[in-house]
Amino acid sequence: MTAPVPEEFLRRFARAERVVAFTGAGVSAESGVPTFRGAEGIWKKFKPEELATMSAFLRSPELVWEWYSHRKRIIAEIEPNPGHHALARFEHLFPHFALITQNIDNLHRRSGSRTVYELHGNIERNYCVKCGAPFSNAVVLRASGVPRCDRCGGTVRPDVVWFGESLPEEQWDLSLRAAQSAEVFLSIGTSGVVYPAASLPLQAKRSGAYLVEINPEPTPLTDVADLFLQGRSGEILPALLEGVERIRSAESRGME
Ligand code: BJW
Ligand code: ZN
Repeated sequence: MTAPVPEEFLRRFARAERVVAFTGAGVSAESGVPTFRGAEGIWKKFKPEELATMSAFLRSPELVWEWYSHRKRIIAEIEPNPGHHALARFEHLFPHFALITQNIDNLHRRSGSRTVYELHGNIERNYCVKCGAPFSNAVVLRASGVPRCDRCGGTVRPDVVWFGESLPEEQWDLSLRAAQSAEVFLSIGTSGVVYPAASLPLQAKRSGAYLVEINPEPTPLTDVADLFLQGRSGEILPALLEGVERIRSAESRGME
């Protein structure tokens, strides 16, 4: 069940100039990408903490590649949902809008968002662990088993951030700066347990942002948030978009 968005928040949101949307796996759930955790999480067989690490990759590259090849195929076949599309529209509605994502599925760009800070990489890219050469998905998905570099024979891995690895520095710096200057910060479809990404909503709130969480289930962030919009992002984000457009057009009619 999705509760209506309070009108008072919509008025605040429509006036805001500096808005940040921070997304997690839940935003892509309605497109058919399984989440890692939460009620919808279906990677029950594989815990990310067990597979998304360099030590798992060194120990059993076949198993890790089986997981990623499977996910690459799912992602290639699905489409962005109304939540992604609403976020792409927000980029045009607010003078300073930042979209920060933990997702690696590229669905934000595919739905039209142009500036996206990808904190955990992108599953459409791959690189050789030995010489760094980049490889496209078309090449790696043709390989049977573990893809190898045709230049140096090294093992190819997906260009994503595993546990214990640093986040891409520039994307992180830009995200932190956006969070610290946000007036409204939306934390959407994330369980908020993976750091340092999960610190962004807290940094934003500490710097004065109005913190809104969108999720069908409560998370560790819920008690800290100024507003918890309980429900699916594919329903709530289009409702936010519609609310902003309605308020702005009423205001512009009032000014005529
Ligand atoms: C809906 C919905 C709908 C459903 N609408 N919502 C102890 C304490 C603190 C930190 C650490 C610690 N020990 C280790 C650490 C650090 C570690 C960490 O945070 N671990 C915690 C798990 C404890 N972090 C790291 O290692 C990071 N690096 C780092 O810290 O570098 C510094 C360092 C360097 C050297 C040594 C040590 C440290 C890197 C983290 C990398 C995370 N990588 C992954 C995999 C990426 C590649 C891949 O996808 O395969 O990123 S793990 C996985 O979790 C993925 C996600 O981006 C990330 C977050 O998950 P997310 O998006 O929140 O998804 P879910 O499934 O958890 O939640 C979905 C939510 O959606 C749920 O709440 C649902 O209710 C909701 N939902 N349907 C809206 N329709
Ligand atoms: Zn190589």
